[in-house]
Amino acid sequence: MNRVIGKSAVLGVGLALVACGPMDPTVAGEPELSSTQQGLNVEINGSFESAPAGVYNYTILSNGSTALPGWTIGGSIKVMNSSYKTAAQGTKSVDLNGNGAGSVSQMVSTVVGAGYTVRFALANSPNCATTWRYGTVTYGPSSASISNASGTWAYRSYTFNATSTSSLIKFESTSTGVACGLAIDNVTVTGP
Ligand SMILES: [Ca+2]
Repeated sequence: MNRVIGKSAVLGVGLALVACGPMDPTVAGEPELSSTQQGLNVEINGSFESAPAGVYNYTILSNGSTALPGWTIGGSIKVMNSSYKTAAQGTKSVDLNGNGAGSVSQMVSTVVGAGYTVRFALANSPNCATTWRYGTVTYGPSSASISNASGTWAYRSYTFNATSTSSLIKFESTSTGVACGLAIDNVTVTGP
């Protein structure tokens, strides 16, 4: 698994790294790259950079919105611009609480029995930067509670072995009744 985590920065944020120049030929020659490139495709818009332009500090999106490509939205979330909350990567991130608790999720293509790593940056939204906020992360067949009380981005990683050809990746706020929650950014899902 450590091997996979080490590669995630290269494989998971392909959108950002496309502009980095020619691929290292020594890396391209590795026979396993073809299988890891499949991992690249399973993750869509993990940094939330493809989002409504928004002229304000943030845009609230609600259940059923299709404004955040790749992601299914539940409840209410915010897409935050860097003018409001400096993103961990790029210029946008997500607050899992919009007007209230919300969620973002997507199904990713996986190979049954193969190992995957979900990695993301976690912080709190500015208005509750040092208040405890809670949520659940679902990664394939597993889920875990997450909590945080800091406005500083820090990365967390979870690994799973896929049990299906399609695996759920979901981040959900469990802090209800508040309009400020956990912030996430730079989600990567990398394969074997
Ligand atoms: Ca971002």
